[in-house]
Amino acid sequence: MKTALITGATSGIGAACAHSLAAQGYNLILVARREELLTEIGKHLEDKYAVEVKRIVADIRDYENLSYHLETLPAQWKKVNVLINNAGLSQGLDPIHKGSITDWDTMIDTNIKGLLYSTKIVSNWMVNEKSGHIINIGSIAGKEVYPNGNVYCATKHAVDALSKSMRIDLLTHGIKVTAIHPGMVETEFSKVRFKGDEGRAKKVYDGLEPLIADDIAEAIWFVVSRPAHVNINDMLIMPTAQATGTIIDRK
Ligand code: NDP
Ligand code: 8X3
Repeated sequence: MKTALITGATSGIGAACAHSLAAQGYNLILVARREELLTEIGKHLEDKYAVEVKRIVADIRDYENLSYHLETLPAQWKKVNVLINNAGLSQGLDPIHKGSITDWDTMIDTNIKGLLYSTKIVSNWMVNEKSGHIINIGSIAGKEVYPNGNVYCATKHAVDALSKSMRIDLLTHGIKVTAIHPGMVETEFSKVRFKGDEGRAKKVYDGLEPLIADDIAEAIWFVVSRPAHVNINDMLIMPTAQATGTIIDRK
């Protein structure tokens, strides 16, 4: 049986990937901060798909804690076939001179440093096994910038750069690296960006049909299920009504 580790599995894209991989028979290691949701999702997947699920309540910004939880897993759980570096967020949408230092730190610590922490731990396991597949969730914001996106865009450009670097560094270890870059996906993302302001979050998706988390999970399953000699390096997935970060056909 194969194993996947997914960071940020309590909502949105991460939760959708947990469902799609469990449906394919993968045992799962799920990481996120909200314990209740993690417990609920894990139980649901175990009951529905007869897979095993390890829940790890951790903040990926805390390397010591994350490392403790992962390194103390039983040896069979360290044979991770697929790592989905998905946990991430945006905070605020302000011009650079008005940006909040706290928001910047949160985005940089989660989207860049957190992704590096989980990769450091799990890529070592994969190197020992001489195989594995790392999937990093970037963004259209990692391919271009948009007004007031400044630091969020910078973190996702970093994910793009790190994905290319990982592919080079891990090439001779039999490890695939894929970057998935979604456009607008209706998840908790905008609610988190606007700090719980549901009205402002809803407005982001007004007048267009955004992607849903399952659209991304389906693409990720396509990537994961390619034959051993095929790797999809990079995938940019947009709603049909979104041409760029900001050029959107709203009806
Ligand atoms: P959601 O807000 O729905 O999900 C984010 C997930 O990340 C949650 O499970 C959350 O869990 C987890 N998370 C956030 N911070 C931490 C942390 N410090 N430690 C552990 N887990 C954390 O958003 P999405 O599903 O949309 O986002 C997933 C990824 O997709 C992100 O990297 C985002 O940047 C990217 N993305 C999203 C797009 C969109 O339009 N929605 C478009 C392009 C990329 P918990 O709060 O329980 O810790
Ligand atoms: C999330 C989507 O619209 O902020 O990465 O670029 S967007």
